[in-house]
Amino acid sequence: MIKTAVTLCRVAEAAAGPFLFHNDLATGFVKAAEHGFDAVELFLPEPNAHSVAEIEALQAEYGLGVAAIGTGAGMVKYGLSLTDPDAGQREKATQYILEMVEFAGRMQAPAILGSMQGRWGVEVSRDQALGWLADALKVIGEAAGKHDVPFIYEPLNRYETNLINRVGEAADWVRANDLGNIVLLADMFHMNIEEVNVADAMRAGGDLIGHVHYADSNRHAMGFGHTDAAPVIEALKEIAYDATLSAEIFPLPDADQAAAQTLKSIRSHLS
Ligand code: LER
Ligand code: MN
Repeated sequence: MIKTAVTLCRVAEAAAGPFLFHNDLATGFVKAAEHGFDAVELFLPEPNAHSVAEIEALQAEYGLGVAAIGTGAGMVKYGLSLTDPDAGQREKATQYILEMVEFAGRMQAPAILGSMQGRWGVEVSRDQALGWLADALKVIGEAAGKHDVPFIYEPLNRYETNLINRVGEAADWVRANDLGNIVLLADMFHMNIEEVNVADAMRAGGDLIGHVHYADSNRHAMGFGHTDAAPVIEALKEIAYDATLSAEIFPLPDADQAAAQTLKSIRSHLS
């Protein structure tokens, strides 16, 4: 069954980012539960910023899952990327992600690779960057597998990476490189920029799609932009998608209205 989640950001450097709640953890859990979400997706400043016990206590109190945990703080706080020209920096990036995978795994949650994938450029060819990315995903996917969770790789739009921008292309690349235990994050904001047809791109991702960022064309709550969600949800049903629709969106016009609109949209398409 498809589940719902809301993003909760605790990273000061991303205070203006596309996350629905920016409150302290306890308040974020209260709000997610009050609105009726199934889970939270966490964006945390460090792998050890909170204890597993603290988060599990909040989960138990509010009846919420942890849908996923982002690793982007490694980029926004420390500038770490898996495709950095410097081998030492790549190693630090891998270690940072492995620590986040370990932390998330102890809660049976997958971690996400977004901005830490980096980009190619003057010092690094695209082939070289993709080679490093594939090598890192093999190691990290295996580490996640020890917790029986996948590792989530998110293709981003062209303004955030020049590696792989489309879901179908990412699926082909994951299969061609035999990246076991890697699933794709289909972020409908990035897809609105990059895909010819978002629903067809979901079909192209098929069973590799393991997480969805449910955002309208303008990264507002679904229904506050110009995306037609109906054919996209139909495509997700066709591919038997049964993970999470997570609202990685701006809290506009305010967080509560955006949260309520997200659930209204999901319920209108899924019931
Ligand atoms: C992360 O999920 C994402 O979508 C990126 O745009 C953040 O940089
Ligand atoms: Mn995203």
